[in-house]
Amino acid sequence: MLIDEVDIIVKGGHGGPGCVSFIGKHGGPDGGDGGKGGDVLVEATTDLYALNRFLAKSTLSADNGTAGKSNQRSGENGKDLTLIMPIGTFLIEESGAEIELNELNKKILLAKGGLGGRGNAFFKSSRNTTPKRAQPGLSGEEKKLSLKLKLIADFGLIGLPNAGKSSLLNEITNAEAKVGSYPFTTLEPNLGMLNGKILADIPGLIEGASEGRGLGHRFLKHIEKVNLLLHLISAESIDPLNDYQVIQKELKAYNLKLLEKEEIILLTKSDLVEAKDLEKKLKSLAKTKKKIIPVSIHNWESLQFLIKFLNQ
Ligand SMILES: Nc1nc2c(ncn2[C@@H]2O[C@H](COP(=O)(O)OP(=O)(O)O)[C@@H](O)[C@H]2O)c(=O)[nH]1
Ligand SMILES: [Mg+2]
Repeated sequence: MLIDEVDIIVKGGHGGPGCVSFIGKHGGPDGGDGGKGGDVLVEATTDLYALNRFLAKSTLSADNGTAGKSNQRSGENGKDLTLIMPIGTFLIEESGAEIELNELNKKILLAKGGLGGRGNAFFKSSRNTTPKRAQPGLSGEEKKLSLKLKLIADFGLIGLPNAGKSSLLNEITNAEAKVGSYPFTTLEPNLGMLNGKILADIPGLIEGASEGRGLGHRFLKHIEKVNLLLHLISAESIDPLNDYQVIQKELKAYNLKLLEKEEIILLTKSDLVEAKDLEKKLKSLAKTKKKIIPVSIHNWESLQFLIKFLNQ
């Protein structure tokens, strides 16, 4: 199951305590400082399921700094903890402050580790040559965060069940979405990367999706964040124009703005029909006035053409 909402607590590591130590029996203080606690950071991934693991473990702490040592040696800094969350995750603090994860390969600080305490060597002065005190180190920052996933993608694959959305995603990106010859193989959206752009497979749109039928209504909200819709229609369909209109109607019923989105049509599984039949279907779809590209996952040239188009 795709978890798209979960609450967590993040804690920076505690700073290590400073050390109280003296050189020999009557010598001066030589206790070192404690190490700094580790920070908690977050980094985005295209794995949409990355929030699932926070159900099992919802309190996440970076390592503590270790204690200072004699001979003015500092304690070690605690290791940072980097949390991995899906791109499109919103992190909402109790104060209402929000962070949106919208960039890959960038770490964002969530909770700072505490500073290490000073060792007694630090407190030596002309008035006090043998200080017996050291600081305990500070606690790390602690935050309660509500995580909410909103799918963001450059391209959204839409179309009736079985149109070939998951197959195409798998073929032209690194994704490994489930594929099957029956409707609703894909119960959850999947993401893939194509030359740095994100493609989303948005499953389950059917007639009535906007009213809550099928699975589509859960994902319609996600389409709002997509830049270009790729509307897949199977070349095997008896009436491709009708297939197109069924989905258009749902988009419209959900939100008129979705119809203003840029959209192209992919006539899929072109390998399964005769050239003449393909021509006929292209013609009937011409009424939509959209750009139409015939594709087949078994025809590398057609995929290359599509990839080139998407790269522009
Ligand atoms: N021959 C052929 N079969 C395809 C092609 N694309 C998808 N399929 C098949 O069509 C079925 C449905 O594909 P799937 O990707 O699961 O459709 P989705 O429901 O839109 O995600 C699967 O059996 C696929 O193997 C294609 O280009 N050519
Ligand atoms: Mg699918």
